Amino acid sequence: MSAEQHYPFTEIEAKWQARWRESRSMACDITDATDKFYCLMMFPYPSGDLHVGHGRNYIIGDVLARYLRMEGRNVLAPMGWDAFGLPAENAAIKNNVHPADWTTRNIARMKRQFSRWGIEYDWQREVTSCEPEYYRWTQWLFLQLFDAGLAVRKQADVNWCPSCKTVLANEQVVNGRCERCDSVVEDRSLMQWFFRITEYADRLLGDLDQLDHWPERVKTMQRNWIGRSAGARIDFELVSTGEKVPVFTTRPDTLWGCTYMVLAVEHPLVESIIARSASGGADLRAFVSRVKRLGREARGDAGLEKEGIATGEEVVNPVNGRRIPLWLANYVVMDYGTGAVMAVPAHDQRDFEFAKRYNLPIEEVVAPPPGVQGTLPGAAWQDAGVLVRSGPFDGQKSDEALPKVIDWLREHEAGDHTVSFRLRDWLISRQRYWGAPIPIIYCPDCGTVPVPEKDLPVRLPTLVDFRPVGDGRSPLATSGEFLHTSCPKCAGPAERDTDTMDTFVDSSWYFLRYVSPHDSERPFDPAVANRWLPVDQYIGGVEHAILHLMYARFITKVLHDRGWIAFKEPFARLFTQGMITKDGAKMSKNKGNVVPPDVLIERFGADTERVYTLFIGPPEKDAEWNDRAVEGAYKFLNRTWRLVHEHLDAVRAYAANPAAITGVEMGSVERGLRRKTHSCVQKMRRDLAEQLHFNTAISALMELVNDCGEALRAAEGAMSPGMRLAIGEALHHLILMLSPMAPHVCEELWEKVGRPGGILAARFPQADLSALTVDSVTLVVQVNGKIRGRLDMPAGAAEAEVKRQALALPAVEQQLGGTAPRKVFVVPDKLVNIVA
Ligand code: ANZ
Ligand code: ZN
Repeated sequence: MSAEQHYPFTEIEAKWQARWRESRSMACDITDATDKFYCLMMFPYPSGDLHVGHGRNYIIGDVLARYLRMEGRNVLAPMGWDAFGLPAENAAIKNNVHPADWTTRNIARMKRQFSRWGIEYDWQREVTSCEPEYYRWTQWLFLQLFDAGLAVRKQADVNWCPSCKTVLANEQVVNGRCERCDSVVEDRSLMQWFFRITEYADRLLGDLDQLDHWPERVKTMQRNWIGRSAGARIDFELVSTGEKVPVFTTRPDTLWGCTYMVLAVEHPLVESIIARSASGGADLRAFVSRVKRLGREARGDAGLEKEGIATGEEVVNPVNGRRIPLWLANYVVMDYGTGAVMAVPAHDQRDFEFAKRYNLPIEEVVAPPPGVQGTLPGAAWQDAGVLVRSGPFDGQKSDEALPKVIDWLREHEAGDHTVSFRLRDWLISRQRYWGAPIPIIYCPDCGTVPVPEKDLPVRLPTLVDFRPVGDGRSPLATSGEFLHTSCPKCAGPAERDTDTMDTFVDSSWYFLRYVSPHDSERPFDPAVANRWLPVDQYIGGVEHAILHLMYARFITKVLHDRGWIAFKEPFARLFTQGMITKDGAKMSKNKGNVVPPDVLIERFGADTERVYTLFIGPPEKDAEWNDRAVEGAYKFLNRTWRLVHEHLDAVRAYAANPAAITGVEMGSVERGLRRKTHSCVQKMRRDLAEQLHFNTAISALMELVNDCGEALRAAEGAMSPGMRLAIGEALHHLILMLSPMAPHVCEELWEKVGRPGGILAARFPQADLSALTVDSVTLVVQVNGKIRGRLDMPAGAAEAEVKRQALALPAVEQQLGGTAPRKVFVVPDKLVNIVA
């Protein structure tokens, strides 16, 4: 490219970034919710450097916000920082700086990066979750849950990472290892705070059906995570003591095939069974501690090698009084159902494998349809069939008998319908420094006392040494000043809870804070929140499809129930963007495949990066970054720049009086260009507003630039008044339509066109439907050079279609007499010549 072909993006971008900042271009008037649009990006963790993969996320949001502004919507586009959490603490320990300083520095860096990308937010509404101004209200939220009985403290076996020296949530354990450091996770028992999200399991599941604008895949992930199973509780009886041992089963129809029972090693009966054990219980005890080390994740895995041990005791099956042996096994977990399983080896694969290994009886009670092999030597028959050896239910279809078996159990007071959920209560205590302190005080006399609201925030002390203590306590326990306090009830000496909250608590409500970010009286203004929420469009990574979204939905429902807000779901529309990969993998420092935006922006400008990022593929799909392909976007912007400059007068003339275009005389080339301009407008609106298909939107704009070039060539340099206006209009609309994607260059061009007030104040073009009507043309049809007929066709009709219709003319058919023509020539929109 020659020098004159480069547009001066460096100057242009610096100029407009400064203007947007000064004019607070994305400031939102929150007092007016008419035509409101709350466009929310998931607030990031301030990790410091942003690469082009992160860029995609924010660029998508920025394009949408800019586009909607041009549609006249009152757009709320805020940004903030999910600033508490482990990584800040770990990085701070590594680099020997305080997490607060590390975080502040990174926030400044990231804000600079946003600005260099031309991404604008309403920065007056910035929220930072590690600031007392914010976490004061996170603590308030805790008190709300406490007051509602939804925050409870219990002794709990937790996942303990020996290397991070902290408790991990179940979901932070991957294959029995710590998600962050890969150490093998151990079990520990600590007093922990839980939020009782399981109370909301049914509503969290049911309300998913109302979320019509969420990706189906995300809803499926949420459904699976909640994991609702309808089935039965069936009470067996322990022979030795007469105690009830309830099981949870989804297949009560197989009850007659139950040949033994299995308990989880954590089951409450296990201790007494060991105590009664004739052999002294050493073998049982050894088995229990070995299985406990396996971790919940591994035990739920289908591929797990099934292992167990007989307890020597028996239980009684309530339907037939039959005594069956009681075992402990590694494949039963305590925190699902009742922690006890009625084993039906003929019809459950896990039980089948177990029974084979330990020579337990396998008794078929569900016969498969005739001709189908039932329980095979290697596998259980798990489908429906006809019940056999099942007492009063013999001969019935198993699926039809299932509810009747439960009714029978109810009548005999041996069981009932029940539902189990996979969802667990939300463990929110963290033994870490960098988080919001839990606002609870323990008094020797009054017990557990919540910190009064007026005493919030409970400030995080500035500790010199904030490393984990390693004995299970949080580093906050080392600060005497923090730890020792007085009881809010009796004023006697008391101690604070020294744990901090899971950072998912911080992010479970931040979207509410944006509407009143600096309110010092309350977390948010309910009246404003009710007008602005639910969020109209939420954009973020699919990695948050389960936890963050589930917690945010839960907290929204809790605040709804407590009368704070009128809505029950926080996010009306959800968009999850795909990842940008490099060399086939997610960008990460470890892999050395990170593409930083700086070099790119220096060489080609931010607009080029934006356009390329949007053009790379459907935004919901992963896409591979290609450094070379970036140049294509750059060339497109240069071409646009040149074209507008060459026809600046025409654009100005059109802009001065757009209505004039309908009065001027136009030939088919001009009309053709107008048609293309307006069908491009239609396509843009569809792609942007309805589907967020930025990639096809950009290719439509590229096509329009080509169309302008073609029209100019067809006019052979003659600038009729009609052509002048048609080109003027095309380029005028092009600048507007391209501006959400390439805002700097378009602002500059818009200024050159002489329009006042900046491009965000301009309106996105409307399609002129009358320009979309297709001209029709009459083609002459000849056979061997003689005119044999005429065809009325839309202008620009495809050659194949023209040929087909020409050959179908009766006069032509007659001339050809049933033989195929030797050749057919088509002169577009004019002539068809058939050589017979
Ligand atoms: C008897 C039975 C017979 C079962 C049969 C299945 C097939 P979902 O669908 O996931 O809810 N189960 C119950 N509690 C368990 C626990 N704590 N740990 C491991 N397994 C447990 O699975 C429900 C089934 O999982 C239950 O139904 C039970 O086995 C087992 F032909 O009971 B079933
Ligand atoms: Zn007290």
